Amino acid sequence: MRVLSGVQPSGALHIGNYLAAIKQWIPLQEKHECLFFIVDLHAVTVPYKPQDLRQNVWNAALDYLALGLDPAKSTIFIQSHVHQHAELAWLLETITPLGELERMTQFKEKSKHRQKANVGLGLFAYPALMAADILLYKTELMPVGEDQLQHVELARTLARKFNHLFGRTFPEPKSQVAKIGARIMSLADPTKKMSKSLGPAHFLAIFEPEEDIRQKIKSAVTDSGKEIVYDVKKKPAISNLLTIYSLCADKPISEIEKQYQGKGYAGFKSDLAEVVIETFRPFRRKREELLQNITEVRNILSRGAETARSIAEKTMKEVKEKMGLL
Ligand code: AQP
Repeated sequence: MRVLSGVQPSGALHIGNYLAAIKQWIPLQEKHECLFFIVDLHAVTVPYKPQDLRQNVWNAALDYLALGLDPAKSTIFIQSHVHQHAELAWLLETITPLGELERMTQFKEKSKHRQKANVGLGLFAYPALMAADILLYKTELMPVGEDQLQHVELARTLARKFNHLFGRTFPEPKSQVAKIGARIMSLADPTKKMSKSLGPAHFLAIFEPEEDIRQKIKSAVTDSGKEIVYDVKKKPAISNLLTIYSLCADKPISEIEKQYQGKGYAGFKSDLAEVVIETFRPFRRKREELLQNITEVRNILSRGAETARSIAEKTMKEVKEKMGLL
């Protein structure tokens, strides 16, 4: 089975990206043909600084490798190094209904506080580019967080439509979502999804300094009352922290609730910080080693792009023929 997934280099990768997405990718490498990419063409759909983007792409590559993506098992590459993503996106846009794009939650969220003049066509067409990413490799499975399900659904719709119009070409990709932690919430506002772009108080970057992790968890908002119980409606903040604790410590939430029965938020938060730090400590060491060997990282990305291009070329040849392009 062919698997594809990626993260936008729109900031530092956070624990939501890891717990919901990257953590799922690691075991898939053992059994399937996997492609994992750094989604830089998507990251330019909102205002950004080129020097930050460059740095974020390198950081994402280091994070991927430090967290366990193995170039001997998976194809790891940068999206913009395979020009066919943009080419297929254009062709798919010609069959993408406007209405489908207009109802996308991510577009509504990201455009709602901006004036129309400051919202680019790229942000609107983002889901068509994502459909192209997926279909270019005839992907069968896409492990993602809950927020991306709507976009994978569009890729399925476009695969069906393309197949209907031009003849069977694409499989309909399925999504895989983690049972717990598919939507990690912001530390500063548990009604919002943890996002790179919300600002540093909202997310916990995987590799931020340990002291900052302690500080951020200490300052994370909590709910009224004192009990440490999982109740998303009444206690969204504590439920989110319990989810993070459970996933990092690999312990059921019910066990953690028992452990902290009658205890206050302060102790729970300080333990949570240590659990998170401990979870990522081995990856941190690996990342420091990789930093000393940037040439090897560059070579991995270059080999990855070559492999990805060879698959992409075949798909594009077939797509163009079927669409009547000479
Ligand atoms: N809070 C989250 N909880 C669970 N999963 C999440 N993902 C993102 N945020 C959460 C999943 O991580 C993968 C990579 O996401 P992305 O970077 O491609 O795009 P995003 O969903 O828009 O992520 P961010 O952090 O919110 O980025 P910005 O702020 O730039 O938009 C995906 O599988 C996603 O579901």
